[in-house]
Amino acid sequence: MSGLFITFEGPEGAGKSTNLQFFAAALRESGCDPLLTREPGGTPIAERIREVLLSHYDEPMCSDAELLLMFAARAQHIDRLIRPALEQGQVVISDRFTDATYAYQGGGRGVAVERIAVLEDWVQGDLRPDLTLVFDVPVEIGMQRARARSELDRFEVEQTAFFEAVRRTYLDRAAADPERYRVIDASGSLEQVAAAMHPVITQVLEHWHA
Ligand code: T5A
Repeated sequence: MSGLFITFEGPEGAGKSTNLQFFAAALRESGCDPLLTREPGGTPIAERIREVLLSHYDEPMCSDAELLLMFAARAQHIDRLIRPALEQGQVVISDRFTDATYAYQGGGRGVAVERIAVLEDWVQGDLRPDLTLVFDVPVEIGMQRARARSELDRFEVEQTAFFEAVRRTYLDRAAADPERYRVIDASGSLEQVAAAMHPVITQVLEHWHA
């Protein structure tokens, strides 16, 4: 594959979606037009699965069902959108991908990492992000932002310990592979976060123009 696959990750309210738009606008100004997508979702069928995943139910969703639905949506997303775009040489930026599964289903729900890894290999083959930005923010700040923005979905109503585990998993994964991950301090103002992204934008543009 000749394109570039970039993912944006982080706990709730870290500002991924907001900063993804800024990042994409900066790329466009330099002539690079990225494909923007998100998980769970990104295609009509995967978006239907997203609705199932984020809705509230009287019946609790078991962690295996949640995990498999995440990967079902991902399989569709990769097959229909991500792989074809990368094969055409596009820059693809996804708002969340499999790091979120390790963080939420692994760290948050306690699903064994090995089980997630098996599904990752099965569904993705050798597809992994080339670059992952982890927007890091203390749980309380992120949740304040999420609460102020809209009604909370099925994940956002979890307790603080769940989100602390999510955050810790992201930071541990980033520390284990500094080549792929860039941790962005997302606790400051939007201007400060944009400034922190600047070197990464430069790096992506250098790669793209090469
Ligand atoms: N999930 C997903 C899994 O459990 N496993 C998986 O494998 C995958 C792929 C998706 C949910 O699914 C879970 C994780 C999620 O819980 P979602 O709606 O896509 O649901 O949730 P999020 O991706 O978490 O989206 P959020 O909107 O909650 O977070 P963002 O995108 O990080 O934050 P954003 O940009 O929308 O900002 C939130 C608010 O904060 C403000 C923004 O203006 C906005 O109002 N804000 C700031 N305010 C001040 N200063 C800053 N620096 C700010 N940055 C943002």
